[in-house]
Amino acid sequence: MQQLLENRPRLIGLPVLALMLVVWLIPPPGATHATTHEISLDATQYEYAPGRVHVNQGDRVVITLTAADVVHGFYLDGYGLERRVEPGVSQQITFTADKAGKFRYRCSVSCGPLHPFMIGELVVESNTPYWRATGLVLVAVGGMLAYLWLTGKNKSYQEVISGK
Ligand SMILES: [Cu+2]
Repeated sequence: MQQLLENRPRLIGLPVLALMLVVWLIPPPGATHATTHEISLDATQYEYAPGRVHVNQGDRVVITLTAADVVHGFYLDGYGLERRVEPGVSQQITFTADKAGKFRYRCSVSCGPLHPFMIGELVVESNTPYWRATGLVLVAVGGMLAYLWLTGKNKSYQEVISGK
């Protein structure tokens, strides 16, 4: 029992150290390397150019939407953004890509017979290197805690058995 009490500073100290490591690895809000993507999106019957846009999660996205032929629209799934664009008058859409995944953008103005097929895709890549690093730390902490718990348990068992 006495040995277990002597081990207590070590048992508490290591998880605290591990937690400090986790806190150190997590960047404070606003310190992420978010960039601004300026994208020119041209809408024509019946497609968007580009048809696919890649950004990283947390990035600021500025879309300059233009229509070359007739009135088109832009509706972004998941983000609920909608804009109408008339030929010759560009529209600017600014948002933060805070949700990771694939989101379709589609024309929201009936622009002709093939209007329903006027679809593009926004790909928001999740910040996987960061999450992978966090996951590794969590696994390491979990392993450390399991090890400490097992060794602590064994020692107390030995103490109980030997009667020390
Ligand atoms: Cu359309």
